[in-house]
Amino acid sequence: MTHRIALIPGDGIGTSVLDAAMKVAEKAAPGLLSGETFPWSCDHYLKTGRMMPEDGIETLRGFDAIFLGAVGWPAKVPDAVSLHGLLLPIRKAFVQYANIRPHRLLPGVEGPLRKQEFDILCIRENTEGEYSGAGGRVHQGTADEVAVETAIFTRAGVERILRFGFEQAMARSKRLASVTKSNAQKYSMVFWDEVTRELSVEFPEVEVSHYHVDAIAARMVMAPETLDVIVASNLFGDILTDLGAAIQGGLGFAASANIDPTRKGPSMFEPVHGSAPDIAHLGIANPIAAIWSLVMMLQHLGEGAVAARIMRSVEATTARGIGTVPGRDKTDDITAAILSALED
Ligand code: GGG
Repeated sequence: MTHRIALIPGDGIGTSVLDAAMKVAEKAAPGLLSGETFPWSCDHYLKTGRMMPEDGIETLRGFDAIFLGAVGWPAKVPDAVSLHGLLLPIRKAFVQYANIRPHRLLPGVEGPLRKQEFDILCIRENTEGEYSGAGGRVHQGTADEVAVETAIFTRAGVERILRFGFEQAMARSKRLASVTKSNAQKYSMVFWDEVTRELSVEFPEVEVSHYHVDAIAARMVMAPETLDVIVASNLFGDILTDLGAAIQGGLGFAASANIDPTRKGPSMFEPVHGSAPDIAHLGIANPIAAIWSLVMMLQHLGEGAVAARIMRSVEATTARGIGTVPGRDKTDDITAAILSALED
């Protein structure tokens, strides 16, 4: 069976890492994925005034999955315009409310914690919270200017992401870290804590720890081995997963899946990293984050055996020291090594 994939390379290094991942997919299972590329990006915005066409969401609806490279090129288009014009509307339109981001050291990667072993699964709420886009500005450009940004937490939204977190914890070590800042944010985060406690009754086997975001950030550095599944709001999850990427050796290793667990529409897979305009033409972007995201996409599509084979090839490559140091190896060389490992 062929799976139809919407490819959105986006900006900067998005193109090269997506190309690399699709080469790996084709080698591992010829014809399994059929990709159609959409040139939606900051350049598209400069040409048309939109990051994607008006019917972009309808176009994507017919695909089995979306594979995205990176979004943003601040010298061309303000970041808030590019993010709210492409990535965030896709997540919201297809109710991809669970953003799953694994953090562990690949073989051969040292990381700043010097080989401290850990295996963290971060679940980030992906459709509301601090990134709801609700707010406004008045008296712009004057001394009386006011900017308001409202974080929206709905019971439905909080409950479903926490339930997803509990389910993931059940499938792993039965430990869940729920992240808030409920000492300072006395409405939304206290609400999050309450819903966590309510749901924990349904999952008596799961040991729940409540962390403030600052405390868990410190723990991720000092004692990451004590953490397993982490569930956090959109903003906190966004920040903690860059920290997770850092402790796993860099953003070049950080993969992500934006999932609609109900499978009503396509889910989206993307490396955590951005478009990195500063290195976009140097050919040194690490494709591993995109290839790991491909692995997550194949797992989601029910192609677990192909996914596992690709992941083994990635691990065999990093075990040989290839692609393990940020900026040292060429994208093409890392990709060639993974392609060759697929033959073993
Ligand atoms: N690879 C995805 C990408 O371009 N991410 C850039 C970014 O800033 N994303 C913000 C977010 O994930 O909410």
